[in-house]
Formats: sequence, C-alpha cells, structure tokens
Amino acid sequence: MNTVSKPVIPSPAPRSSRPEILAEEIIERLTYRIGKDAKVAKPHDWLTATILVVRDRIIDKWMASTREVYATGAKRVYYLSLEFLIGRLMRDAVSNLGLMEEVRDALASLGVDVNVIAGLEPDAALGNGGLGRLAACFMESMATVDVPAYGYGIRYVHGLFRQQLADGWQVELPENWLAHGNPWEFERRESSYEIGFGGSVEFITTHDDQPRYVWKPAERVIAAAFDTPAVGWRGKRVNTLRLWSAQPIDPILLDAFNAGDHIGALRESNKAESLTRVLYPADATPAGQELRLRQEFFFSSASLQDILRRHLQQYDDFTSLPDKVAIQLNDTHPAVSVAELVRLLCDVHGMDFEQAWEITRHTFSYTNHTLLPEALESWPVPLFERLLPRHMQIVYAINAKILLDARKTKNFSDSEIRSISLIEESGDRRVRMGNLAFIGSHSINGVSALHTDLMKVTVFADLHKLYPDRINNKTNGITPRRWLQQCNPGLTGLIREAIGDEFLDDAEELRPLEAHASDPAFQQKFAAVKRANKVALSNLVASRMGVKLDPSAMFDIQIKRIHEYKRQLLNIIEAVALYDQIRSHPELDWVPRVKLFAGKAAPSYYNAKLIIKLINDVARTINNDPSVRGLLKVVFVPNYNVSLAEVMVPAADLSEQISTAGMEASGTGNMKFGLNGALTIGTLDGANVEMRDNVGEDNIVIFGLRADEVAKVRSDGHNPRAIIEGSRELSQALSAIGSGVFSPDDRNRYAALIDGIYSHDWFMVAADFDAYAQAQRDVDQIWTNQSAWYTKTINNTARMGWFSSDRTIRQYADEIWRAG
Ligand code: NBG
Repeated sequence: MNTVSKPVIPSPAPRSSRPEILAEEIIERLTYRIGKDAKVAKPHDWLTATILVVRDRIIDKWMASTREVYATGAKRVYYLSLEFLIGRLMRDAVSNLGLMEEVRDALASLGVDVNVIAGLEPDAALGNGGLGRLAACFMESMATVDVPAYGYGIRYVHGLFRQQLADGWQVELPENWLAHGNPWEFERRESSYEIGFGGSVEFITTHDDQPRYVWKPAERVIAAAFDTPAVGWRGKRVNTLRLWSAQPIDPILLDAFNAGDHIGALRESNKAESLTRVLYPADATPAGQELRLRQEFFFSSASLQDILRRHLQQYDDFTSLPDKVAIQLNDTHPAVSVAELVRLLCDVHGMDFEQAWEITRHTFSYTNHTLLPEALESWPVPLFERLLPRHMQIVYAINAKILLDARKTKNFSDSEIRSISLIEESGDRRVRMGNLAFIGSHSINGVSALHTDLMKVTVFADLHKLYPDRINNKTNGITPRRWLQQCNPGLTGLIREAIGDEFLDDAEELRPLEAHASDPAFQQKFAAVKRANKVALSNLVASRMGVKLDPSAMFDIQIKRIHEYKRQLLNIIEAVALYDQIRSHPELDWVPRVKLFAGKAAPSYYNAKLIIKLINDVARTINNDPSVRGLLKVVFVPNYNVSLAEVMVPAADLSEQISTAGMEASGTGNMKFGLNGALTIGTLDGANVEMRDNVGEDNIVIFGLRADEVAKVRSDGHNPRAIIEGSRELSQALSAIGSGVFSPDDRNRYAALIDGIYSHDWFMVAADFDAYAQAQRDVDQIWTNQSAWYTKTINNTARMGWFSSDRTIRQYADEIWRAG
C-alpha cells in the first residue's frame, strides 16, 4: 500500500514591526505589487503599499481569531446591516495595532508624510448617518471586547453622494470610493450564492412522502463576498465585515453578441450589477422602490445562506442554531431575513414549519432606530408577492399563527389584531416589516431609555402587550478609539499625562479626570488643546471655502443629517434673532460666536434642501454685514462625512442637540462632542437624557418641551401663531426670513417654510424658541467665565466613558446574544 503522509505546512513567520522592516516591505509592495519605482511613485501608490504592509500584520490575527471559534465552538454573532458608515480605515487599523509611530517613522525614512497619505484614503461611506456609523462603531467594539462576529452588508460601488453647494443649494454628485481600488478587501470567489427573484412556487411530494414547497425564481443573480478585516483595540481580535456584490450568472449573452446586439448582450449583466451599484440616500425615510426591496432580500439571502453553510460545516444539524448563532437585524432593512430563514430551513433543508419557526425566533433579534411613522418600512403586497412569492406565503403562515394565538391566549380585540398583523389592511395592502422583525425576534431593543419607553407605548404598543418580555433597551455608544484617540491626539495626550493610560482600555477610567476639572493649570492646557483643534478646523474652512474664522470665538456646531425634526431651522432662526440683537444693542458685550453647520439632505426632501439654502442665505448676509463686527459668523461646511466629523468634533465648544423631544431615537454625535470636551445645549430627547444623568445637570444646558409635553401640546391643539405673536424676537426673525430679507433675489423663497411654523409648527420650533434663545444666552454667560466653562467641559470628558460602544456591545452580548 502506498501511504502518503500529510505534509506539515509551516505557518508564516511572525512579522517584525521595526520601522526599518516596515520601510523595506513598503518598498517591496510598491515594486512587486503595484509595479512602481519609488522614484516615480505617486502619493496614492505609497498609501496602497502602506496599507498592504499593515494588512499583512492583521492577517495573522484574523486567521487566529477564525480558527479559535472553530476550536472552541463559541457562539457567533452576525450583524446584518444595509449600512456601514466606515470612513477611513488606515489610521484606525494602525492605531489599534499599536503601530502608529513605527509606520510614521518608516514612511518618514522614505520621505513620505504619513498624514498626507492617510488624508488621501477615501471615506467608505456605505451609510447615511447615525444608523450606519453605529454599525461601524459596533464592528470595532465587537472585535475589542472579543465577541466573535461578522458584519454583513452590501458592497455599494457608489456610497453616499458627494454634496456640493451651488449658490447655496445642495447639489448631489456621485461618490467613487473604489476609484483607486480597495486594498483592504479580499474577494472570496468560493463564497458566492445564487439569489432568486420572482417566478412561482410549486408544491411537490418528495420520495419519502414529505410535502415540500419549491420556489422556482424567474431571475437569478450571484452574490459574491468581499471581506474586510475589523481590528479591535490592541489588535486583540480581528473580525470580518463581509459585503456582498451582485454579479450576473452569465457575464455576457454570447449568442446576442455574435448576432450583433452588443448592448443587449450585456443587458442581464448590467441589471445584476445595478443591484449593488448605489446606496439609497434616504435617511429615516423609506426608499419605497423595488430596487430597495431587491437589495434587502439580496443581502439577507446571501448572508443567511452563508451562515447556514458555516454552521453545517461545524455542527450536525440546525437544532443547535440558536445556541451557536445570534443574528442582529439592524433596523427593518434586513427584516425579510425572518421569512428567508424559515424558507431555507423548510424548503431547502427539509425541516417542518413549526420547528423552523421556533429556531428562527430564537436566533433573531431586532434593533429599532426610529419612531418616525414614515420610516417604518412596508411593502405593497402585490410587489412583495411578485418578487418573493414563497416569502409571501411564509408571511401569511406566520401571520395566521400569531393572530390566532393572540385571539386565543390574550383575547385580543379586532383593533389590536389589526395593529399586530403583518399585513396592513387599511388602504393599499402592505407587508409591515417592523412587525415581521418584531414577531420573528426574541429580543427587540431601542437605542436609548426614552426611545425604548416610547416604543412600548407607540409603534409597538400592541405587540408589546402580546409579548411583554421582548422589548429592552441598549443605549447607543461610540468607539473612543476613533472618536477620541484618533481624532483628538492632543486631548488624548493631555489625559494620559494627567491620569495615566487606564482609560485607553476602559473608557470609564476617564473619571479620575474630574479631579482636574477645576485646576487652573490643567484648564489652561485643556483650553490650549481645544484652541489648536479650532485652528485646525479654521484652516480647513479657510482652504475649502475661503472663509476666515476667529479661533477665539465660541465654536457652536450642529452636524448631522438635515431633517426638520433635528431642527437646524430652530438654530438658524435663533441666529437671525441674535443678529437683530447685536445690531440693535451694539453697546452690549456680545460673546463672539461662529455657528457651524454641516450635513446632507435626502435628495428628495425639499424642505431639508431649503433649510440648507436658508442657512447659506443667512450666512452671506451676516458674514458681510460690517455692523456685526465679526461677533457672529455662520458657516455651512459642505460634504459632511466621517472624516470631516473627525475634524469638527474636537473643535467644538458648543454641541447642538436640539431635536423635538420624542423624535431623535438616540443620537450619537451628542456623545462624540461630550467626550471631546464640548458643552451640550439640548432637549431632553434620545440619549441626551442619559448624558444629563451621567455628566450632571450643571454640566449640560437643557431647554424646551419634554417628550410628554410635546405629545400633549399636539393632542390638545397647538396654537403657534399666538406663541409667535407673544415673542418679539421670534416674530421679527420669522417675518424677516419670510418676507425675503435674506433672499432679495427671490423674496418668496421661504414664505411656505415660515408659514408652516405659523400654521401647524409640527416640530415645535415656535413652541421651543424662547426657551432655546434663553438657553443660548445662558451659554454666553457661562462662556464669559472661562474657568467655569472649562470645569464643565472637562467634567463632560471625564464622565462620558459610559457612552463607549464597548459598554453597549457588552450589554448586547450578555443580555441579547449570550455570546462572547
Ligand atoms: C437613527 C436615529 C438616531 C440614532 C441612530 C442610531 C435611523 C433610522 N435612526 O437617533 O435617528 O442615533 O439611528 O441608533 O437612521
């Protein structure tokens, strides 16, 4: 007999990270991977070569992390999200590996400035706003707190649009983050799956007399996997972000091509690829397009097929799925996964419906991110049925089971039954994705205490009555690596000097900084760091916009998506009122302020775009009025993205978190500003409530109606006109804007916008105006006592540790996933 002994494959030798070795390897990559001579290499080539060298240091840990889960049989967490708003990765990866100095020195020895090339990396903007950025923070924290996890999403060729301003109006331009290739990703050709759409369902009896449904899709595309490593702090663990790209089954129809139809030969291929070409730029509003539902199903099905395949590689069958797999649905976007898992278990793997349903329910959990009714996704039944005929049947089967149960066990009334049904029956029949996600999950969480409480009495009141132990709260968090260490090295260095390094591993260890809050010497250093960050932002604004800012003025910043409920309008109206005051009372000691705004509006959201134009109109008028004497400046910085936030957040003195109470689910920008030593002016909304509890009432400026008061005003009947007439400042500001003082070229431009405040004021701009204006003057007062100001802001930094996403992830892991 011929015995062949298995060869022992040696592992690659661990790589040294001495700067000389790194430099050598960078040159090696430049030459042999990129094919460039160092003498002619462009900055982009240096960036790619450097990333490839850093990436090698990640791969060993990546493989070790993957192997370990196979060896220990640990539970895996899957985070399904249509959005990952990642930003740049190089600084993050290098810093988490602890190689910042080495990489800087290596590049310096080659005559390359690390900051210059790091600034060339495009932002991976595969998300719209808070929901997508949260997913990115979670990826980093899951690796940091050692939870074996995969993120699943879509590899959009074009991320969120680039915003330009043309005469103050937002213009959207395509974003092209893959233009120079993406050295972070690995294409996994072996991990690809077929995804079907349309067609019909057949009922067959198998050879062992088992009845089975078989879906015969009319169309199929391939989902191909691209993996990006997610490195935890100190390189402890490396998880995988797997993004799916759509590809045609037949790249070209040769018959058509040979017959001369060169365009038609590519039609199928184009259609397939268009599925993952662009990110929907809708923020908290449903896209309402067939393509969007296709995207949702595409990435859900690919992810579930992948999860089931991986499970079967290691375990005998799917009865252990809930013990070994936790799937988190990030909002309702992946909710069709509930039906898809049932389908895969029943139709593909031969399980009976009841068992499949139990397994499904114990495997999924769902995070709700908004109460805005217009943002709760639902799909017209005819569309859902045409695209996903088998899933429609499954939705009906689940619905029948749940409704029957509700009637029998809880004696639900007709109206309660209507509200928990998976099918909206009034008007057009629609499939309700929020209800599907809720019913298909063992845990449903909100993202701040207030939001979770409101969920129980509003959108999910009846489902909560049916399943009272499912709703729970997990207050959002942010990763302190990106949002303190990397974006604010000055402050990080100062904190280390003052209290040592513990906070780097546990953000709650920022607390000891409290002891320095009133120390004049420390305050001076803290102020110097803030000033340096303000100078950096001023330089950016000067070079991008040609506007000069005074870094000794108070930097008052509102950056986030433009939305009426976030009330950029309230902020700019107050700026107009302040402008009036400064002109009428030049004798008073006005605190110099720079009001900065940045954010994108959904392309189809007219009022949001109009608000951008208004900010720019007001800015032009105020900034050019010599009687203001530089006491007030207004700036709208275009193209807000993660990288811009990394410059703006550390430079803020005042953080604007002024949503209509009850409408912002959590907010996460609020946490970033607090951590970087800004004072917050805000309503008691979202996580502002927990921020107040953590930093203390003296260290935050709260104003305005509370959520219950907003609800009461709305239900009692709100009379904004009376309020406006009773407030001189407000009525003057509104009439100035409404009558065209800031828009002499089109005096009616803002008439309808202002009329909305007079007639219904849904977002309580009039209702909260006086309280807001007063709160701003309180802020001025605090500012005039700089020592008191810094005591408060240092206390903010000291007490924001709880808002680390490490804490959030530990709570998910312990209380929802039972993993890690
Ligand atoms: C957003 C909320 C924010 C919240 C983030 C992350 C959606 C649907 N929701 O308040 O508006 O901070 O989610 O949870 O984008």
